[in-house]
Amino acid sequence: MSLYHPLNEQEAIAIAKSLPGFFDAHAELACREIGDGNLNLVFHITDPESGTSLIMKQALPYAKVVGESWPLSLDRARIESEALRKQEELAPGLVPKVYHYDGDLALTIMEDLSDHVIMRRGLMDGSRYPEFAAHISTFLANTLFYTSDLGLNQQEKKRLSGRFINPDLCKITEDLIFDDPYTESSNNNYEASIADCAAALREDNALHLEVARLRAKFLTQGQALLHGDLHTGSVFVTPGSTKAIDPEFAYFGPMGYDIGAVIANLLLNYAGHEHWSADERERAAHRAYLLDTVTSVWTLFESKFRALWDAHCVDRLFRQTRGYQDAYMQDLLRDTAGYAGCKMVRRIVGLAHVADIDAIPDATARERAQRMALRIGTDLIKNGRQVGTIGQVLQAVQEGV
Ligand code: SR1
Ligand code: MG
Repeated sequence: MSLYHPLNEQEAIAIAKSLPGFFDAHAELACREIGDGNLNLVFHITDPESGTSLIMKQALPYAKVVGESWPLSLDRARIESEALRKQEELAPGLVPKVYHYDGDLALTIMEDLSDHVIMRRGLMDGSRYPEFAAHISTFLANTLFYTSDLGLNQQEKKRLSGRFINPDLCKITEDLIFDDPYTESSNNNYEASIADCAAALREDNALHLEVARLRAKFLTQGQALLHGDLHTGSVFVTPGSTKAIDPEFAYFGPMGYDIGAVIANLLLNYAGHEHWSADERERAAHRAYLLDTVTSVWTLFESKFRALWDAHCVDRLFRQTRGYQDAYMQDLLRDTAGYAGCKMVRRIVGLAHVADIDAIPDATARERAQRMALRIGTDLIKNGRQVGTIGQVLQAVQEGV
């Protein structure tokens, strides 16, 4: 008989109390369900007396954002907890610590990061995170290199990839990112004011050709263990700390998908700053900060990844063949640009949007931001395979503005 059922707050407290070494047996714990994402329950449990706290995340057997008509495997909770543990091993301090995983309840108990803010919210408020590019580039370089055939024994990699077969969550991405925006789909969700843009996305065969290439790589290229959903809502920050959360979409896929996700979400905020900074100078300064951050994310990632390759590549041919590393990095930048474009487009016309754009109260400013994001996104998709430098990627942004 299955023990699984969605927990209520009292049950969450009882489980928290049973954790060895955490709370006093007589503590009066407070619990709040704070999940505001698309898929899960999230309980925040605190002991006001001692200040000790934790997060309890439980997968629901369906996509919360849609309802029970969209069933989802609970195995994603295991995948998330194993991904967090692997990421902590490879990029220490850059993910929340996992204290406990319960497979029967699809429950992960982890570090409370309430002293951090969700990066998307922080960026909407105009905050800057001077360490973010350094931290996220380390996270990306370490997790991607050491789970790829470059940094991991190739038989071990095959065994590890078996732990991250994630069909339900990959299907969400395959549909929502690499199909729906380019066809009439009941999943799509956009305002009437940009119906002309949505129609143009459906009719552009040159665009479809590039999306098809990116989709094919997403389906077939098990290059490294990805976070799989690395948008700015999956990153907790303070000025000096960065934590990547929520890797339930983790699977072995193309590296550029993770790097592209980070860049896309910085650029969605860029487009949203049609509104979030009222003052023109402030807006220009925030946008310059975002573009600098995009440049730093890539350049720091590239130098760290190349350094890992030079020092720790496990494959003789990859290590010794002159020109192979340069060719690999160029492909990776091109994939990054293309995936960044796909991730921007889906957030404007697809099912799940982002607050950077959707929360703009003024309809005219919101429409301007949506159109800008679509111009930048489609430009990145269509020209991604031509770029050779991060500067050329940013040129697509300037052209889309
Ligand atoms: C049905 S889930 C919609 C989106 O939320 C997640 O954060 C992923 O980005 C997914 O595509
Ligand atoms: Mg998530």
